[in-house]
Amino acid sequence: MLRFGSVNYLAEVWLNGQLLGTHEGGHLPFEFDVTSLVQQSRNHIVLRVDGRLAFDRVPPGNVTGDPADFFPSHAGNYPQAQFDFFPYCGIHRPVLLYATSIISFHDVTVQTQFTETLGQVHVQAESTNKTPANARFTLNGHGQHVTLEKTFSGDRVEVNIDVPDVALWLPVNPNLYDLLIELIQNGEVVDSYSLKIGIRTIRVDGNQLLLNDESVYLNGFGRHEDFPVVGRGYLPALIVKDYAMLKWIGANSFRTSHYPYSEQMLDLADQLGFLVIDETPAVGLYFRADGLEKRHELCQQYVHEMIARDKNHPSVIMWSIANEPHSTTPYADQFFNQLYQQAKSLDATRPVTLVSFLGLSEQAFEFCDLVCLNRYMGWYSQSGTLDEALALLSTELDALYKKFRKPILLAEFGADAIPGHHAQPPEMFSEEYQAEMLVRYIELLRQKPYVIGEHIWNLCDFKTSQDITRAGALNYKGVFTRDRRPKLAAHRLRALWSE
Ligand code: GCB
Repeated sequence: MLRFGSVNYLAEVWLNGQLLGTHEGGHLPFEFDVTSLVQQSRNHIVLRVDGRLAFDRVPPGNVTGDPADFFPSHAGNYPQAQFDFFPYCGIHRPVLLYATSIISFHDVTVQTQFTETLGQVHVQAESTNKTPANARFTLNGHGQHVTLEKTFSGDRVEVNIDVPDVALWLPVNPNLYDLLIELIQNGEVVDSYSLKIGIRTIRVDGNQLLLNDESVYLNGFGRHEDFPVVGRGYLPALIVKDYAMLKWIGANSFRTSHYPYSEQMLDLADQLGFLVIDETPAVGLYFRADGLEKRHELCQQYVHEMIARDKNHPSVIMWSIANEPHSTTPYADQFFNQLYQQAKSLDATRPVTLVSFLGLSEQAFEFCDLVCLNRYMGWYSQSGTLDEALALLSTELDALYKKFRKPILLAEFGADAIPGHHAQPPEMFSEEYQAEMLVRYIELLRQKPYVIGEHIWNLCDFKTSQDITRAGALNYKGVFTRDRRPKLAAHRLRALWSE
């Protein structure tokens, strides 16, 4: 098998002169069976990557036409992305050549729950097996060792494993167990698969988000996979550094804005106890009729690929099917309702959301499990006037709760701060203004019983397209600089979040 972790945007792959296939969309893996083409001595792999921005791609770019269809601030940028981060093109994550036995597992789904001190783990494994075989499931950890063996024929086997004295997974104590699944034929282990699992539940109840039946408050960030020189390329040291900063500042969560992050990022979230909102690459969608069907198919593909890849991570507590679609047209309601239903049918154990800037007119808030809102009052509107901004935000949040009766996460809020630029009294673009805005937003959010979290935009400054609102083609809303140095706001947040 030849597996690509992420190629942005359109990949076409050949092996020894034969086309293996194509894959559209970055940030999600794809693979090809190369058994019949691979040669013993010398192989030649060719990958062609097409990173052009086009109106019918997801995320879209080079959209022309009715300016009401899209965000006017992205009309004059270059490259003309319909989103606010640099459209890096190429191979972003590891490429792997691997082999399995002919009879092997190709998918495993783990779902967990608990009753008092008894953990319950449901495991479903899919294999290429067709004949009677045995599957052995072994769970190890926290003083427990449980083994179950089951005979099955066909390609699917399921078991329920009871775990006494369960050590639940939660941020302050991210307890993991080792699960080993073995496929046995004629007394011989022909394939085995191991993974770390966490036992926990997550659900929305009334105006609260419940982790293991207890109300949880999310404090953290939107982020980007972005760093000088390597762009969006996988950089293990950067992942470790970002988690060190997240721990230092006292965050417990983040959203994979605006695309699924690397698998290694999620493995560490499981180990370190971070709560992750996993988001598809469907950012900046607009709803002109042409190309709509293709964009819908791509969004469905992304939901499918993201859930297939990430469903077994205890750290993933929610799926986000899109960020800031320009969805005031009649097409949008059905478009997202279908994606919501799809996500629910693939995984009934996690809340599903959509992150919107539309507020009261967002139709998707009617059916999503919670309201995720982006707001920049005091920045793009009410510029420089925080009193006015906060009064408006307060009124809007109350109105949103009154209308939808669902918990609200403020999924983005923030201000650009040029590192080293200071002003007293605080003015826009100064470190003081950013710090004051974030602290005052947080003080307000904490007065609202239905608000279940605060996610600041952004953890770090990041590269984007050239634009008159983006000095040096950077978005300066990071509370850390692009090379990961704290601004004033980082210290203020640390003081707040460590209380
Ligand atoms: C948003 C977008 C985010 C942008 C941010 C900004 O609403 O979701 O991608 O970077 O605003 O800074 O304008």
